[in-house]
Amino acid sequence: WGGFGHISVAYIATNFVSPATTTFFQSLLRNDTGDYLAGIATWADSVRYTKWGRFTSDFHFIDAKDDPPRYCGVDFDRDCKKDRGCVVSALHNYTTRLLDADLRESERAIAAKFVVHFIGDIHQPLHTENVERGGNGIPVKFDGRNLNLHHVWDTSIVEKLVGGIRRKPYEAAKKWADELTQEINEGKYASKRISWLRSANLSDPIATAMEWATEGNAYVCTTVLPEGPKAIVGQELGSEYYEAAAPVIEVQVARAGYRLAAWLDLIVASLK
Ligand code: DCM
Ligand code: DCM
Ligand code: DCM
Ligand code: ZN
Ligand code: ZN
Repeated sequence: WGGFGHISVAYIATNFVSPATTTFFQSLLRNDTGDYLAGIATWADSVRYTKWGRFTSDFHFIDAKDDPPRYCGVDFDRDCKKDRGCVVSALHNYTTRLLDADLRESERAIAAKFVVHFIGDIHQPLHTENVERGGNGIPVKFDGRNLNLHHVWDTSIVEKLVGGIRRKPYEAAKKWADELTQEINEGKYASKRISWLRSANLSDPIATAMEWATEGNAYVCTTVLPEGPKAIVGQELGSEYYEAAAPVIEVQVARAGYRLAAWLDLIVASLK
C-alpha cells in the first residue's frame, strides 16, 4: 500500500488492541499518543532504499508464480526467495524478534515497525503476485492519468474512494479507520470478523501469513486481472474497474487492521 493505506491499517488496529497491548507498544515505540502505531506504519518504506535497509527490500511482498486469471495460488517453497526472503518469512522473523526479551529494546522497536507494516502489505493483492513485478510493469490509465497497475492498487483507488487523502493524510486515515471500525463492530463486516482471525496462530507465523497471502492473492484472478495481464494494458481503470476493485481494497484494509490488532494482542499476551 501507499502511505495512506498503511496509516489506515494502523489506526484500525489501534481501535481494537487491548489496554495491555497499547501500554506495551506505546512504551516500546516511545509515543504515548493515539498515533503510536500510525506514526511508524510507513517507516519500513522509508528505509528500503537506504544502505542500511537494502536487505529488507524484498520483505514487502511474495512473488507468487501462478498464472492469473487461469489459476491463482501462493507456495512458500516456490515463491519465497531462499536467499532474500519475502513478506511471509519477514513476518516470521520480526514476530520472533519482537517476542525475544533478550534483544535490545531498540531492536524490538525495529521489529515492531516491520510487523505493523508487513501485515498491511501482505493484504494488498498485488504484493502476492509475480506477474510484471506485482503489476509495476503494466501501464494503465486512471481517470486520464498514465500510471502502473501496482500504483493504482497501492494508492489511486483508495484516494478516489476516500477523497482528500493528500491534504491531511493522518486525519483522513483516522476518519476512514473509524468508519471501517464501525463496519467491523456492527456493520457489514460484523458477521465475518470471527472468521478473519481463524488463521491467526502465534506458534506458526509462516502458516498464518500464508493463509493471509493466499486469500489476498485469490483477488488477482477475480478482480485485479480478471481477463489476464495482456488485456489490461493501456486500459482506463477509473470507472467499471474501480467499482469492482474498491470493495476489495476496503475489505482488505479492514482485515489487515483487525488482524494486526489480534497479532499484537497475541504477542503481548505471550510475553507474560
Ligand atoms: N539479515 C536478515 N535477512 C537478510 C539479510 C540480513 O535478517 N536477508 C540480518 C542478519 C544480520 C543483519 O541482517 O543480523 C546483517 O546482515 P549481514 O551481516 O549479512 O549484512
Ligand atoms: N536483523 C534482522 N533480522 C534478523 C537479524 C538481524 O532484521 N534475524 C537486522 C536488524 C538489526 C541488524 O540486522 O538491526 C543487525 O543485526 P545483527 O546485530 O544480528 O547483525
Ligand atoms: N513490489 C511488489 N512486488 C514486486 C516488486 C515490487 O509488490 N515483485 C512492490 C513494492 C512497492 C512497489 O511494488 O510497493 C514498487 O516497488 P519498487 O519501488 O521496488 O519498484
Ligand atoms: Zn505496493
Ligand atoms: Zn511496503
